[in-house]
Amino acid sequence: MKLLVILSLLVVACHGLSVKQQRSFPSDFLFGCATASYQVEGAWNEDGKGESIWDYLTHNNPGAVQDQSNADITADSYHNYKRDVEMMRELGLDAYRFSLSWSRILPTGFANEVNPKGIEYYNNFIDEMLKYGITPMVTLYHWDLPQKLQELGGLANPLFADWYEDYARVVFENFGDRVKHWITFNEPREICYEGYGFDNKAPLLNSSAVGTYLCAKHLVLAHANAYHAYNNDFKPTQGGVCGITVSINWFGPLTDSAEDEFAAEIARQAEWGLYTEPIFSTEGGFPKEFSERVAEKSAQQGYLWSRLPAFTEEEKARALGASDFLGVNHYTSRLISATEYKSTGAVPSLVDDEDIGIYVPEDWPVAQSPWLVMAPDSIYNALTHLHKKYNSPVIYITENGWSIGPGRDLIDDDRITYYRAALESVLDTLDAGVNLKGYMAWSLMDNFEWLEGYTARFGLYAVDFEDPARTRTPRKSAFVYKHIIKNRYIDHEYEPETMTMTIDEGN
Ligand code: GBH
Repeated sequence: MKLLVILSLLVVACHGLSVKQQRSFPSDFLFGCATASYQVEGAWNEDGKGESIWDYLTHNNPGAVQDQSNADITADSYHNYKRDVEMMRELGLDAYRFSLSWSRILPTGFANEVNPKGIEYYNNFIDEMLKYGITPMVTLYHWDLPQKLQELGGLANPLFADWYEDYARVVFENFGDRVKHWITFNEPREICYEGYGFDNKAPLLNSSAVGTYLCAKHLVLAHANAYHAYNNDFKPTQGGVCGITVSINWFGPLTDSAEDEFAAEIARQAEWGLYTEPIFSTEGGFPKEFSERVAEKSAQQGYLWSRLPAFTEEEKARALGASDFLGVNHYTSRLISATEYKSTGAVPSLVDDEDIGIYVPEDWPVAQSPWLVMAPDSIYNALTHLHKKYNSPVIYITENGWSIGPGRDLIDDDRITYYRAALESVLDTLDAGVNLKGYMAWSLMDNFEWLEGYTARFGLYAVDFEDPARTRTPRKSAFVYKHIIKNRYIDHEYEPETMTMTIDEGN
């Protein structure tokens, strides 16, 4: 009798397991990898490319980068793009997300001068991908602003929205016959908070109280300009989609108290709601409760206006609904408290405006990058929330990944653990009915990790930065990702037999 009970329990347990293992990804789900121009291209001043704010920062302030490095050459994808496409074929990718260097296309920043060599490079790259049936997903702006535009204030200048539209039109005109997935901006929070409000990204402006919010407003308007330009003048003939990618980590309450719930909502509004709310909500404009907080604090601090500038009714209407999909870069989670674990930021500042506590449980594993911790159900929590809040938008995960230390270690089991858990969370998200259409792993290959330089590696392929040829070698995680893409399910037992990569038939 006892034996029978144990046996049947075992059967039930195995059944549960196998059901979970066999959940599969839809056949039209887009699996891909992502990179960004400054991080992989190199050729920083070749063939007529203009200077970007990252060229400027790394050359004039090398001490700001952890290992004093730069991306003058980095993975040299400018010269290695055929090898990059070969790697995509080895992995069996459906899609590849990459970004365009604005100053490679428009060296002055403005549309008065279009660089034919820049256009040619991206044409060749796109054509090479299409030859093998790989869908290009193109980001127009992943942080490398032309330095000339920064000298005029960059995103703090209200005219930025017009300059950006001019650039977007040049891009749609040249590549829109073949590119059908457009992303206007990568991670507004990182642009505006880390770049304008802090000194963690170029241009290291450190104007948290005012700069962050000016940038936020102008970025949203620039996005809306590009979206409408595409929608009115290109979509009718080109037929693609245009969206924006926001970094959306999960901020959940530390306890289930109403105060912690509210604090978590404030964190979500300040960290990404500033960018999603004007575009994806039903009312439009900046998020309500956070706007009230900033307005109140601004008044107390003696400002004659809220440091968070409001949109006019016309601007509000223009931004509202101006996106075909929401791109989500998701890496990690935090637990938010109304009272505990508060950090004392400067006054005034965004951190002071938020006025919340942030907690990371000790048992969440930490990557090489200290901000990147592995949290349970992270993707599921974030995406089901967005699904409910914004009336089931089409979502793409446009980045997700895990860093390891410097060097070309090919056995990256921690990364494999992270990816498998993340993709289980993707399956949970799909089961919950979220309109999730694709997943891009960050990153195809090791690259320049901004102020972390080359000290953190995110690549499925290791890059030898000492070797003039910038040889790329697949890590163990590359084989695991390939296996998942090919079979459309996650085999937790799978181990590659060899570390030799080949291109499967049909790729
Ligand atoms: C993405 O940013 C970027 O789009 C991509 O270019 C980058 O390479 C990739 O992720 C990996 O980092 O604790 O103050 O140092 C991810 C967004 C990056 C936001 C790190 C928080 C550090 C904060 N995050 N950032 S801090």
